[in-house]
Amino acid sequence: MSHLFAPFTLKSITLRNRIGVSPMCMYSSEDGLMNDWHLMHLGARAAGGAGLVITEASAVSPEGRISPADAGIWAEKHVEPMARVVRFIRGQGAVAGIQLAHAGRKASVARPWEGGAHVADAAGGWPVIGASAIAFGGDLTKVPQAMSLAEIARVQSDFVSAAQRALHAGFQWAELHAAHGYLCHQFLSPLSNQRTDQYGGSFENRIRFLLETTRAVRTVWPQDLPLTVRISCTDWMEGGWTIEESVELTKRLKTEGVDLIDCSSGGTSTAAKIPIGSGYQVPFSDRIRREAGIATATVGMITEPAQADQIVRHGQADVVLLARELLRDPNWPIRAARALHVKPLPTPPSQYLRAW
Ligand code: XEN
Repeated sequence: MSHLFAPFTLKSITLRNRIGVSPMCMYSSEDGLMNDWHLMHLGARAAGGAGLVITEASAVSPEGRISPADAGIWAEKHVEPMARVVRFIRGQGAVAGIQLAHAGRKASVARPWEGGAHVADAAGGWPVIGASAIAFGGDLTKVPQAMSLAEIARVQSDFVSAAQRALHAGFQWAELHAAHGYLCHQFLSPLSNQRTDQYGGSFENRIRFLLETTRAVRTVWPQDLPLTVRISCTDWMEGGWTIEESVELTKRLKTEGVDLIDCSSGGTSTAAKIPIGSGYQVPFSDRIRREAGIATATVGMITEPAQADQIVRHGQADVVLLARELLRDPNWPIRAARALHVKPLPTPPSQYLRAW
């Protein structure tokens, strides 16, 4: 019996299987608007059988975009183009999720295929903000403006407004992006947060920004819909954020009404030595799931159906998120069902039946 193809219910939402499209970045928007690329990219993976399709990082404010070409949800004009994509995803039997994001000091960068360095303000970039006035380093040389208390309140309110718009667009699953060295993570990690006020220093202070943001979003995101958070479980750095802190943070997030933790890692420093390999982040998901007693998703170098099935079977995660593997093959879930001899086989879209 396949565990990967067992339905998964979280709050009022049931995924048809445990396979999710991991939030990525497409760098294909103008002015934050989703377009035909997003319909094709996300739609193809919904048609390919994924149970959950999460959009790319969608910025809660213009200055929160990683690049000028990021998708965003900071204005009403973003809702209908997203709703178009959501309708198609849901029409294919998948659940549509959105990742709400603010890049902080890692904002205002060029697309990866254009070098990925900070874009100068005069060349279409913008000044960046962060927990503390510490540049990321490498090609990201801009020194962020350390956020004032008023700016903290403003960004938290941007997350709330973005969640309300996401609901209007028809999303049924929301993920707050608190990983990969972006703004929420910048508050969590002592390497990027050297504040001396109530948002820096102790563990309690460093988690305050994310806990408050989560609490505020939960007030507008319906109780019966999943609210999830992506975290970097470790910075992989001496003196950085740790897996022990991630477990403790998760317990607090659970109290704030978070339903699932999406377990990733890294992104705070280019100096991190990351032992990238097959399923290398699965142990974090396993530990958080067991020690904090919460549903988890795992991501990172998962490529084989049997591997994904085993992760769910062993209780190491509830949902397996795929990124690159689904870029290589949008029909990976349909193929995986066959490889795992799932009975009855999930049906591909009628238009494609003859191919299977
Ligand atoms: C440091 C690992 C970054 C993995 N990615 C995560 C993304 C976007 C692209 C890369 C995300 O969560 N939106």
